Amino acid sequence: MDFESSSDSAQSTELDHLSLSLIAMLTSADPDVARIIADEAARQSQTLELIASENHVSAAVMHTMGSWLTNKYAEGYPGKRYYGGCQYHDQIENLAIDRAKKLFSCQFANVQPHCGANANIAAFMALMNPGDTVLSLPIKSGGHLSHGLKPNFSGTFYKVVDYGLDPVTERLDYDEIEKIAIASNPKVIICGYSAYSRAIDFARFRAIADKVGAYLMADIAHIAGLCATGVHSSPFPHAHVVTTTTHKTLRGPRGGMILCNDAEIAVKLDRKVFPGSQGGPLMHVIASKAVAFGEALEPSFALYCERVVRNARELAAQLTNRGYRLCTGGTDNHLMLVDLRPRDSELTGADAEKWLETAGIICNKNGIPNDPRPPMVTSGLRLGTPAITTRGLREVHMPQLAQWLDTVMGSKGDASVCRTVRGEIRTFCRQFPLPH
Ligand code: DSN
Repeated sequence: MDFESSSDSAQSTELDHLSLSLIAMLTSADPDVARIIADEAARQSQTLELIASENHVSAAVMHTMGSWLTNKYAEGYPGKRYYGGCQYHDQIENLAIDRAKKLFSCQFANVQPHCGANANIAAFMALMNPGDTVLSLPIKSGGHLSHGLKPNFSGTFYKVVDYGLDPVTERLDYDEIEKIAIASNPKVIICGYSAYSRAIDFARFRAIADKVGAYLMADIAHIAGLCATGVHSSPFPHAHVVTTTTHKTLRGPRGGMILCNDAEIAVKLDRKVFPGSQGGPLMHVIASKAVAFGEALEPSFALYCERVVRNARELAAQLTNRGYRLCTGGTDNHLMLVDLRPRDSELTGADAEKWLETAGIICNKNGIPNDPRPPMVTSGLRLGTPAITTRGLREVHMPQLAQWLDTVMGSKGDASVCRTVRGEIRTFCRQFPLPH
């Protein structure tokens, strides 16, 4: 897909003042990188982002990552560093920790994990010994690779037992999970998913964990913003440990975080992040996390999260009206898993993803429960509303969005149809600039 290219595209993309200055500065310092960054800004500006795990950060969150804090080593924790010159790094990390605790109403936060998978590595190391059993939803049913996929650290060093979804409702079957927990005696039970569109009953999970003497670990990476604002119920006080990314519905910089309420577990978590699994923290990213948490504490962020869910519900209804089947029948959160087969039995997720990208809609193919097709093909699409809601799309825009999706998929990616839709989306996007 071609976009208005290089510096022209940056100028026409309504970027904030600092981004334009950055591109101007880079154009003389490193024109190759400047051109690619400007093109990516144009791509984001001229397309609609429906990848459920992505978002558009504020200019404040973005530019904090480009600050002087990137120059510093700060191994250790506030007040206990292995390097001199860390006074402001202590202040910034403490600020991020305090805001995280306030946001999630918990007592301990570690803001150093570089990503969600790193947060999960540290949590596994804190709660289990290698060879212990973890009970989780496999990736093919909507779980995450760091919850036990064989080639991942989790599947390599731990014994993984799966729970599944109810084959009819495609929802979590808590009675079945309890039976599997009793039979497998896990040390850790994981809840929290990458492609599950329904609310999670954290209290029920904790009751199961208590019954078998397991720790409950909630990976709320996808729904963190919704949990922080009460749009989804909180994992606290139920989960022993909560892991998350900071860049999905929470709308912060790319990164991870671990939360808990237990002082003994918190000490172990800190040790397993550093020195257990990471070296120097990314202090420029931690500063940006602090900015994002500050934004998330504002009342406007709760309204944003409500709108994310309202948009998802309306998009799901509009797609259902057009003959698509939504796994579980719909959504309670920011995402939906669309089974393409009832609309067209030959349509694959891979083809739909490719055609939609040509037309200016970005999303990802996704296996549906018991998908007969392989993971690189799939019978489904995962669609999410966090990024388009940030840009300002509301429920009233969902019929048009569903119509574009259906027009492109219904045409089987016809080049002329994709070109027409792409032009319409490009015009439409001008009303909804990236945050600036
Ligand atoms: N890769 C992320 C997602 O898209 O859901 C999870 O880490």
